[in-house]
Amino acid sequence: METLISLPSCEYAIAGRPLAGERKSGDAALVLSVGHRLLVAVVDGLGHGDEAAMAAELALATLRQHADEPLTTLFKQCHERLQTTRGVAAVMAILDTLESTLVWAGVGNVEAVLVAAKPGARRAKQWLTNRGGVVGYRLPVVEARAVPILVGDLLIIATDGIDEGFVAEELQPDTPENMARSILEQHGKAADDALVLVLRWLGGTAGVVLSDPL
Ligand SMILES: [Mn+2]
Repeated sequence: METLISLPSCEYAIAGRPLAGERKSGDAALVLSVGHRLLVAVVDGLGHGDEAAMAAELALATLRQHADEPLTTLFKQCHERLQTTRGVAAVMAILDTLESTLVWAGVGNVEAVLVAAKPGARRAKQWLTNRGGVVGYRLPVVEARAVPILVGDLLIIATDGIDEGFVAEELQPDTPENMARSILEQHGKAADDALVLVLRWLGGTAGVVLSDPL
């Protein structure tokens, strides 16, 4: 399962696979362009198999419905909709293409890192600190933080089926497709669903609504 789509403002790819023996993955992701903002989300349905996949799909459907709302509202909407499911761990991010800011927040074991294209005075990598909890079961107070983002920067988000050691490694800049594939191949754990999303901001302002075909 891989996709590569160019939006006016970004290029991204998603690489993922279910746990061996499962038909469906409980990990899922989306990138939506709404007005001048990009909504990016990676969700990991608890456990694996059909029920995990159901929770993940419902989370993404909820995000599509509320794509223009603030980040903290998105977590609350998903939390309410997922009450009857196992729930998900999630990272959600809103990239404001006019303000050049990334607002991001996470609950549970999904890893997110912002990699600077040109570090200069900036830190080369910034990690998102997640709150413990489960969206749909126990939602913590979600703290959305804003960080500046510059053209060429990479946002990488991975579920806990990817060994978190991938962020410590020197990442060779490449196409999102190649980077996502190599992270999955080198750091995917055998015992879980795995998914990684790699998005490079190209600096444009989005003006259309597109959704990825996952
Ligand atoms: Mn997992």
